Amino acid sequence: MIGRILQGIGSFYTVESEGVSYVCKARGRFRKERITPLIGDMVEFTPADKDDNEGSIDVILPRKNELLRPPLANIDLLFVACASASPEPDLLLIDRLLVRARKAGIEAAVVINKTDLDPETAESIAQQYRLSGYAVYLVCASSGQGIEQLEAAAKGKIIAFAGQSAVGKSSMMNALCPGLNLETGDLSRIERGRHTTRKASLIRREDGYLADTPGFSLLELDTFDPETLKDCYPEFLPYEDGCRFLGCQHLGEPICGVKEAAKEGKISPERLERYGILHEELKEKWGKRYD
Ligand SMILES: Nc1nc2c(ncn2[C@@H]2O[C@H](COP(=O)(O)OP(=O)(O)OP(=O)(O)O)[C@@H](O)[C@H]2O)c(=O)[nH]1
Ligand SMILES: [Mg+2]
Ligand SMILES: [Zn+2]
Repeated sequence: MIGRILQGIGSFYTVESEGVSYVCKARGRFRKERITPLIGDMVEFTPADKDDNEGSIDVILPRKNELLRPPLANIDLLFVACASASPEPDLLLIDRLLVRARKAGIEAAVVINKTDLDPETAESIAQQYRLSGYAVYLVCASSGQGIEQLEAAAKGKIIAFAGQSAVGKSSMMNALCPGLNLETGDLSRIERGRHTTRKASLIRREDGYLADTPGFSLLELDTFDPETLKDCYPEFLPYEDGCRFLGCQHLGEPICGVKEAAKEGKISPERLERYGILHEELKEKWGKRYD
């Protein structure tokens, strides 16, 4: 049979096929081959039989894409989420997630939740990412404001939320899916630094799937050639014609179309500055890759 992995606990997975859920164990050979089934994977499986033989996942079908943090496969749209306040927005983390999505070939959009708390900050973050060419959604999960637009973007797709703990990922999913009732964090728990959602899971809804994932606050980029980082910034491309040097990194080079565009406010100077931080970080890791 063919189905989709919705959840995993240890080496047991919930596989859904035509609306029915089956519990299956990943075959031992996956471990040997260092393949980890991911939430969202399409698989060939054998359901448990009457003689109590447990169900098994036999083959993982080719993935359209995969993310390892959060661990998900075959995502159509990743909502990179932050809050206008509480927790304080970490835009470097947003940029890292956007870079990762780009490297993984996953379409991403930026979602700013808790617009009730600090509407001005929400708008200024939105402006940065609009200038970067991303779709941006301003949401207040508690009042339901902006949920309709999210809903429209999610229609018919497998979507996932990623972002810091307590930005309201589960709350937004609950708003998107009335009756879902995912656990959301209470403030005292969040203040103690606890995550509310502990495991990623995929939830079927009438039109597509939603993935809830645990939040995180630290995320390193995988090691890759820093010279390719610029290609993960869609807003740079139109201005690269104005760079004097072929392969300009838009850092310290003289005559740089991208830096000029930032000066003129055509792209976000803040994001260009953070690009420099990520570039530096990658350069260090890349230099040590053979150590
Ligand atoms: N003021 C305000 N609070 C909100 C909003 N959305 C969610 N919250 C609150 O923020 C807290 C965290 O929400 P969650 O949905 O649990 O956050 P999460 O991103 O799923 O957190 P993790 O599962 O730990 O990653 C809860 O107390 C929510 O009630 C909002 O739009 N405005
Ligand atoms: Mg959650
Ligand atoms: Zn340049």
